[in-house]
Amino acid sequence: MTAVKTRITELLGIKYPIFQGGMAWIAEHTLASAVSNAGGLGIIAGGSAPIDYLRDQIRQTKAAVGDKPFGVNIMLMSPNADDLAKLVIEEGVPVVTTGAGNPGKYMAAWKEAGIKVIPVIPSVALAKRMERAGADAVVAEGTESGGHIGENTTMCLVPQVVDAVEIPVIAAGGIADGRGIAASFMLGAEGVQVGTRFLAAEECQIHPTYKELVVKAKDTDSIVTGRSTGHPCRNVKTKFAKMLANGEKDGSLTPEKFEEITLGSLRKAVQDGNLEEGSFLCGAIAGMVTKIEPAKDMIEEMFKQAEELLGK
Ligand code: TUI
Repeated sequence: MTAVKTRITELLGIKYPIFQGGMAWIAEHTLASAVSNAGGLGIIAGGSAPIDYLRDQIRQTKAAVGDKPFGVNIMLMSPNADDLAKLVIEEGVPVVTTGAGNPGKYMAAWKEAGIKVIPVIPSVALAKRMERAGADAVVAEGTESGGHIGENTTMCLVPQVVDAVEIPVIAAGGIADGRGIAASFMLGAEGVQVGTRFLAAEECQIHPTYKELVVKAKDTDSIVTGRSTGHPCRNVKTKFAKMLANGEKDGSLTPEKFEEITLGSLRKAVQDGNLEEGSFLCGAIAGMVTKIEPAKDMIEEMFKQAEELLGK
């Protein structure tokens, strides 16, 4: 079967137009290399990890994928963003995605180094700005996504971004099967980014408790916390997440106290499976993720279904 060809498969030289989200603390070399080796674009999360750790992650991924492309996500709110922006150039990383901010100040150096730059954006205005700054494509991320989110939904955001820019658009937020991929293509996207489904990949090294929460989640089991701080994040609706959201709503939890309680909570979820103090980020589509399996099987199944629906 020939896979769907788009400007994204051509730009990056990949078989399937699918990115694995660069999820902070989660997306390390085993997951990224499994996705790239399966014909998608695996992405290592920069998060707020130390530079030496990330250099090692990049080298391990390179060794595992050979000449296949992979990416690094730079979370722009991270204190290490400047150093990581240099590291991706030094290490010859082929693709950079960015999140949680405007990567404008790094664009010229990345383009000069031949890096394909694909910012994640939550609005038309930012998509246009990124196009003007020289982005090769954008990921239009709807509020259905896990983690740090904007306000607009994937269904509304993607076609508006497609209309506003000439560069290719990758849809993200709420996509976990071939129907989501086919729907994204109908909205004008030329690729998809998937995060939550890959949490259940065999190669994803999160704590077993985290995987179990995602696999057992129902349609209504995600909740947004952090609205009071200006950094809303979608999580699995654990007791801890409900306590945070309720405290924000009734005013008993100040933004300062919120920041204090959630400091380190991503690490506590991913590494320790700590249900009392961990933030288990996940998208609103978690209810549809029910099986732990290799990333390759996920990708092949999703595209088989998408291609059948799209009638090629
Ligand atoms: O970045 C994400 N998702 C994330 S980052 C993350 S780690 C984190 N840790 C602590 C606090 C917050 C996050 C977990 N999940 N997705 C991409 C994304 N980017 N979503 C929204 C945005 C965004 C928001 C504002 C991109 C640009 C932007 O620009 C504002 C500006 O500077 O103009």
